[in-house]
Amino acid sequence: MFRIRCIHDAVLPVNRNAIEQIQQIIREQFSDMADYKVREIPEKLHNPMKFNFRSVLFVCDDRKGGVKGFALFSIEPNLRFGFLDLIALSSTSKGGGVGAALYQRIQEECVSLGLDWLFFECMTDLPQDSTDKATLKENKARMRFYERMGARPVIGTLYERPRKANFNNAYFLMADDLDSGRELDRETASKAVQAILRRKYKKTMAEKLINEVVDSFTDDPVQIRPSTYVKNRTPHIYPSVPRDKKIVLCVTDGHAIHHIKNHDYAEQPVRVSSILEELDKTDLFERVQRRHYSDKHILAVHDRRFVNYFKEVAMKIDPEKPLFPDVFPIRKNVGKPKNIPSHAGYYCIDIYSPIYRNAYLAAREAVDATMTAARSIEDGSQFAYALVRPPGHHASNDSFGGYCYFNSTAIAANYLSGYGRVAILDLDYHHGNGQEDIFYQRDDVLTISIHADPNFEYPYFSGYKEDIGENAGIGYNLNLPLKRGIGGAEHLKAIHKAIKKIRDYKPDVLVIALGLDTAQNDPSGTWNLVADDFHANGLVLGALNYPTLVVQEGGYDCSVLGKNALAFLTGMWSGFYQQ
Ligand code: Q9C
Ligand code: ZN
Repeated sequence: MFRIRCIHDAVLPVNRNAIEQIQQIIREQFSDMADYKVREIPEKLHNPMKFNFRSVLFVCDDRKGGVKGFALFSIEPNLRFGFLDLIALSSTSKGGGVGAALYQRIQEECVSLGLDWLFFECMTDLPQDSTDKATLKENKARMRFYERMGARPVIGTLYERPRKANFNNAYFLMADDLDSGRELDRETASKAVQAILRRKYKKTMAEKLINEVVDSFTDDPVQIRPSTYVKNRTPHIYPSVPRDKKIVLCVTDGHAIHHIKNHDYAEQPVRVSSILEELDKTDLFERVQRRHYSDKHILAVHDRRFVNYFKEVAMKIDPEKPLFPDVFPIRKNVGKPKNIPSHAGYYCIDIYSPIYRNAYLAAREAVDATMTAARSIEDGSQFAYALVRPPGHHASNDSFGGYCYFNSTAIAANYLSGYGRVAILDLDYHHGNGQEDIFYQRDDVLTISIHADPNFEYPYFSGYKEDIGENAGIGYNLNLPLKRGIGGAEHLKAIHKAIKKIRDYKPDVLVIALGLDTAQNDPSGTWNLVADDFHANGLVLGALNYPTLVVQEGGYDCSVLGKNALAFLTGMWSGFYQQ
């Protein structure tokens, strides 16, 4: 099995590793131009518009990081065509369908970007251009492959001629109409050819020669050679969102066991299903199975005694009778808690999070789902969304509260900080006191929270703008408390302040704690965000171009939760892919 993914940067370890293997494939297979190409790849990713084309690198790997092949692809946005610079397979991957999968992925990319044509070069399959029989046979096989994929050579021009004088081989210009059935008009073709030759052969082809080739496009429409090898090809059907551009979605499917049946308890199972129902109407998500992660990831963030207490006492309690902590010792001269229910208050900050078995099991599952989504970011996905409950952002190192038990956001952020700088942006209506506390003394995880001013809103004792971090963490915590009753415009202003801080920090990964209780009419908030505001927020955050993990936190008005979540996520997606 293999997968194809798009590499946008040379920063994540998984990407750096892939690029090294790609460079190795180039050295092995393109001895004549290896040095140039090896340097070209990271440079193009770093500065995609340098050559006036936008470059995209697709890699096919075995999911464990072993590269099977790659394709370097460029987009000419104004002339609306794509150019396939290079496609190559590792020596052990020939004939396994990798080439076809990569080529199809590029066709899908062209279609999803609204491009009209895909062009590339392919050695001619003409006997007079081949030095020997074996080469001719290879060239014919290659041409047969491309015909099968839907591309054919442009003929009746000088494209392949003058190049033979400079290089050992003659190359056809190949044209793929992406199964649109359109003809290649002369003007489109000559503009494209000019752009391609100017860029690709700037150093080796004189301007005069380039013009000669361009001028040789006299037929209108340009002639495209009929299929010679493949008859009755079935047109390809393109998905609207190619697989590797989808947002990875991991859901806690067992969350509904955690169900507090008090009618005024807002954190209900229907929150997740109402969001999921909305996401399922689109083609934007790739649902992945939740995997199990060991306790060590939780213990890297939460106090062992807290974790053990929660687990042990939860298991003792009747699932029908959740226990609401009611005595809080404020931790002055109190003895260590014995693992008994009446000591629950020791680890708890308020009366909103009962202890019981299913709360433990569901919170544990939320951690697994969030870690699964985080892993997909580590594996090179651009976006992943952990749709989980119970939420986590009020849980700190050794305390729980505010419907939260384990801080899934912080656990995933801490895990991701193992290979890069992480910024957490908490957008829940309530202050993200959990992450603040957990990372307060650290500079390798930036914590930012935009929330209702704690002078009037839960959690009251934290979230003030004076709280900027401690020791090494000074300057790495930012609180942006806002007034009661604000709307989308004021909220977006705060997001821009957060963005400035995030940009200065230069994170490798962004983690967003997505609370939707900022919405108009949310029972636990006072703000007035509507779907368009969530979309606008997503847009500016997606445009930051960081691999982004989104973790579901609060949000309690189920009549709009799904709409707002989807608005945020589509905004984020568009901000990245359509900027
Ligand atoms: N009258 C999250 O959004 N306040 N937690 C409840 C009930 C507690 C919110 C007020 C708010 C906790 C994750
Ligand atoms: Zn909240």
